[in-house]
Order: sequence, then C-alpha cells, then structure tokens
Amino acid sequence: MPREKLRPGIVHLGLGAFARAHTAVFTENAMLASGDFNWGITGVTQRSDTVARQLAPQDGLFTVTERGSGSAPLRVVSSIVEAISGKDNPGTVVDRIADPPTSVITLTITEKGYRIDPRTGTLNTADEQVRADLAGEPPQTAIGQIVRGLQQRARADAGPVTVVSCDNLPGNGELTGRLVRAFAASLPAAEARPLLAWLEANVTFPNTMVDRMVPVTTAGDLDAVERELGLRDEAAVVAEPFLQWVIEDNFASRRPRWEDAGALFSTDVAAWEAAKLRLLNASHSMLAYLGLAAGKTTISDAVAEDAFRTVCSRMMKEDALPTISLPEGLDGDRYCAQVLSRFANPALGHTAAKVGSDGSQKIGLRLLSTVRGNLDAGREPRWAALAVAAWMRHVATTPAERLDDPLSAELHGAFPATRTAATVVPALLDCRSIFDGELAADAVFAGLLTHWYGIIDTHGLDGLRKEINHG
Ligand code: CS2
Repeated sequence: MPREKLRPGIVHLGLGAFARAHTAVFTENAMLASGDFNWGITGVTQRSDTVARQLAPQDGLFTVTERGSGSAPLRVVSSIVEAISGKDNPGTVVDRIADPPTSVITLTITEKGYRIDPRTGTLNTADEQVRADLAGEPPQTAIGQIVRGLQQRARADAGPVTVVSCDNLPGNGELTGRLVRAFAASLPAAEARPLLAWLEANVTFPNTMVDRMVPVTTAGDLDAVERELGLRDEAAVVAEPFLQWVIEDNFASRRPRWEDAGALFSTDVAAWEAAKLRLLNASHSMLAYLGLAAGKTTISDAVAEDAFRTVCSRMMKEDALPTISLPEGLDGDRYCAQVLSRFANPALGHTAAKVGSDGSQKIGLRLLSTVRGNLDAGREPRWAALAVAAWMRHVATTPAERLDDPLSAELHGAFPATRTAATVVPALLDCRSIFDGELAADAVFAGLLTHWYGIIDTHGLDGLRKEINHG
C-alpha cells in the first residue's frame, strides 16, 4: 500500500480486534483495488486505551494472521492512519468527526456500547455517562461523541456524512440513527432543533451485516507472529480465513469502493442480519454456554461434542430457520453446515468464555427472537430454550464478580439463596431488561427452561446426551 498517498476519510469508533481484522482489512483491500486512497482510518478506542497505545509506536501498522484451512499468509495492514484513546481525548474525536474530509464514520462498539434502554429500545438517558455527555461534559459514549462531532460539523457546514454501524444488532443502522436523534432531541431546544434538521438533510445510517470470527489475541499469538515476522507486533490480531460484509447502499456522500474488496451491497440487509444472528450467533452462544457447563475451553472443543453439535444443528433447523425469510442467494442448509464447520476450526482458539460474555446483551437478539417466533406460531422452541437455560445456569453458577456481563449485579441480585431450576428460572425471567412481561409469563417457555436447566444442573453432560438421543 502506498502509504504516502493515504488520506484520512473514515473515523472508526471501537478499535478492537474485530475492527482491525474486518473493517480495516476490507478498507485497505478496497483502496488497493480501486486506487482511491482517501480512506485512511482514524481509529478510536472506547473504554480501554490499550490498542491506541499499542498502535501509536507502530505508526498504526499491525498484522493479521489467518488460522485454519484456506488461510492466506500473514499480512501487514496499513489502513489505520491514527489511533486515538477516545476516553482520554474526546475533543480530538469530535474534531476528527467534524473534519471536512471525513465522510464515513464506522462503529464496532459491541451491543453494550450503544446504551440502549432494553425496555424502550431507545437511548438509555438514565445511564450516567449518557447524562454527562448530554450535560456537555467531554463525551465518553460513542453516541455522545458522534452527536457532538456532527454538531460541530453542522456548525462549520463541513458537509454530509454516513454513520455505518458494524455490530451484531438487527437493523443496526436504523437503531444507530434512532439513538443519535434521541441524543440530539434531548439537548436544550435551541441546540436540538437546528441539529435535528441538519441530521435529517446530511446524515444517513445504512444497515450492515458483518461476519468474521476474531478471538482475543493471546501472548502465544504475539510470540508466533514475532517468530514469523522477525518483529514484535503488540497489536497483532488472528482471525478465521472467512470474512463477509453486506451493506445497504444508503450513503450521504462519498464512500470507499468496498464492493471491490468483496463486500455485497444489498437492499435486503435485514434478512442477512436476521439469518446471521439467529443461526450463527445463536448457535455460537449455545455452544459457549453448553461448553462452559461441560468444561470445554474453546468453541471448537464444544462443537466436537456430538450432542452439542446435534442440538446446535436442530436449533438452527427446527427452531430458527422457520422464523426467518432468507435473503436471495443464501441457502439455509448450506449456511448451517458452513457455520458448524467454521466453529470446528481447531486453530482459531475462540474461547467459550469470550463468546459467552455479555450474555444479557446478546441472548435477546440471538435467541429470544427465535423463541418468540415459535411461540407465536404455536410451536415449542425446544432447542432455543435449551440455549437460554444453559445461559441461565452459567449466570447462576458464576460468582457475580467473575461474570463478564454489564448486568452482573442486577442478575445476581435476583437470586434466592438456593439456586435450582425452580428458583433460578423464575428469578431470571423476572428481569425486565431481558425478558418482556409476555415472554416471562409464557408457561410453555418457562416449562422448557425449567426442564433443561434441571437436566444440565442435575445430570450434566450425560443427562443431556441421553435426553438429546431420545428426542
Ligand atoms: C460471537 C461473535 O463473541 C460473540 O458473541 O458470537 O463475535 C462472532 O464471532 C461474530 O459475530 C462472527 O462474525
């Protein structure tokens, strides 16, 4: 890549491993294929500044190592032109968003980064950081940084911009648009009115579906890269060979030619996203919680267990597929088989603990959507309920301080002293941040959860094997 030709054009919020292995790679490939080098990325870290500190002395350069069959050789990625700690330099983030050459803002901030009020589906204005951002403190939340940047952009008349969410959320673009407008509308009226009008005329929020499994980089990975490269890369990432991006072509102004790098521009992103969430992500979560219950460290270890592979496959085919309409060009059976074989990649080392983190933010989108779809159609969501029960047991058997979940305290606060199927299931069903009243009151669902929870809790893997073989 001719770095001297590179000009900044994208601000990316959430510079984790996924962004480096997906968005940065697609963007570099698009620049190389199209010869348009105006898409250098200014990357912004969120809560932890580690990646900004790692990339700064490396001039933004880092390696991507693919793992598993069909892997390409190690490559150096050079599309990141600047890495900023958003927590420490929110003013710089706002300035970069407002810079006239910035015409795309991309986001990988994970589900919890959006600060959604689960009860209303809109911005959680009770969140302390959201409140501070609204009060005019240097913005710490991604939505606060975006809105303050757009406000500065509007005042300077710096031109239209597109905000591209790349997180695993249904209708991620529409959702981001709603949150941005909700933040803007909560500002004092004299600020809100002109800003909302400017947003309407100058900013779009296309929906996208992103896909690549990217585990946490380990010390062993860094050593392996050093052996191969002869240089230490503190910001190295590893990933599976597969990568995919489906994007709605709804841009307010210029954009990179991501299609030249293999991205698919589609008018049916919602269908791609629903398929990915309810098939891939749902079975990923299922394997994570069943795997954790059975002492399996990685997703590939979990999927190697016959019983677990079977329940995943049945969850996808019997529960999830009937609730979605597949986008044109996607074959359901082939997709399910491909997902299972990607999970089985033994070289990836994707841990069950990582995939199982933040369950409170994930299960609603991945599994409860399928549960509702089946209950509404008068069917039993048998396998999806098993996955939810496995999550419940994970929550109940992990001490609050070790549970990697933003709702850990709330979830643990709900438990009675003895934790059995009969006490844990109703206690968690009562958490309105996760289960709505209708779902919580559904006797079929509660019955399935209690059944599965009891089997895992009392009979473990052997009990599950027996039950699955009989079912
Ligand atoms: C995983 C996803 O950690 C998780 O929750 O299910 O990050 C998954 O690896 C990606 O969505 C794959 O594209």
